[in-house]
Amino acid sequence: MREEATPALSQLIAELDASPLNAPSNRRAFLARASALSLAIPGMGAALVACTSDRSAAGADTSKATHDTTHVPGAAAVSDNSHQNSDSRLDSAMLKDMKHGQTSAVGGATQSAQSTPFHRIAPELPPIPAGSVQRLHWHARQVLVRISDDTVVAAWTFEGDVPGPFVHTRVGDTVEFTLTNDADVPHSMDFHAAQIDPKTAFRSVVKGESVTFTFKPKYAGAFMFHCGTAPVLMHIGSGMYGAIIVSPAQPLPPAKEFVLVQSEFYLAEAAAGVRAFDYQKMLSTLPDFVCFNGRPNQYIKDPIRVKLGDRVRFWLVNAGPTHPCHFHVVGEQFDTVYLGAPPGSPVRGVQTWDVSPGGGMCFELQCDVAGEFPFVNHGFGHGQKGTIGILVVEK
Ligand SMILES: [Cu+2]
Repeated sequence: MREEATPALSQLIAELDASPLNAPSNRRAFLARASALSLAIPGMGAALVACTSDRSAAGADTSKATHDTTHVPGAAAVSDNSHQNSDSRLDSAMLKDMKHGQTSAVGGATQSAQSTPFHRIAPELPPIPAGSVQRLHWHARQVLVRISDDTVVAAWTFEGDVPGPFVHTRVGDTVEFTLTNDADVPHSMDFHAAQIDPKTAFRSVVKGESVTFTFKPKYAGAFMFHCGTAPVLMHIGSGMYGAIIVSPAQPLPPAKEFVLVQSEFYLAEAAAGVRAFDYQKMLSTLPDFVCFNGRPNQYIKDPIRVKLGDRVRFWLVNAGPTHPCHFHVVGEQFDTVYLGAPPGSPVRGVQTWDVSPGGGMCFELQCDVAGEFPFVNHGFGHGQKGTIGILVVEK
């Protein structure tokens, strides 16, 4: 993409469609086969130990691994032959389980993949619900998610989508949160907006169990939430993340507010039309896609639209799991980036600012020029993998 020119949408789409994002490699094909056959290959099983809850005897039975997931169309649980991680609670738990499973899931019925529709993730910041207490009861679920026209992933999710629902609250309000685990694998919830004992609140729960905790956000900002069950790389990498936006008690200036969650996808080859998440690829840190809001380039094909004169506020969370987001709007400048909790520590006249994995920031710009403005991860090796969108400023 040539940055100095405002790109025609059709040209950009054609360029991206022609990119070799999906080109298979021999290694990937091998990994996919190895994943499917992991339990049948002597010596491979130990390397592919996964984080199922308690089926420790499943080691030699690949058909069981498949049949166990018939209640989740198309999405199979990872197999397991020795260890379970229900004791894992914290981000630091990733230090425990270095020999971990290969994939989030393996492919299921083609019909399920074909019948999984694409939907765009609406980027608009939802309003804060009425009242000072927000009660959320979410479920951890294994589902198929179509992230592009030709890619369906077998995801671990909060509430059945990647990313999970956007949460909007304000400083001093109360969030009462419950997570019920409907999945075969232990899961948990870690809100970066909370100050709370993680050993208790962020503990993992097995299928059929729930965990409840309450917190009052102390600082405004864009905060990540994610599953913190070990290895956290696998759980974030398989889709369990999202954004909680905490507005300050005193409202910020009126603006069109949008939420962007950057994340990476590390995928195995398709099996029956479904691509599992690939833990070894996550460790390699070479993603297949890098996205805003869980869909590569979704805001190129269906841009974000505002009016000339609007103020735009991006609440950007970088879910990672590994790479930074070098956020930039082509042809524009941020008049304000908040280094601290908004409205604190504003920096003026910013072209690009990095958001770390596990971090979030608030970016503002004044739309006083009409046109089509690409918003990008300016680390273009990752931008080109799907973190490009268009902000259309209409006259
Ligand atoms: Cu999880």
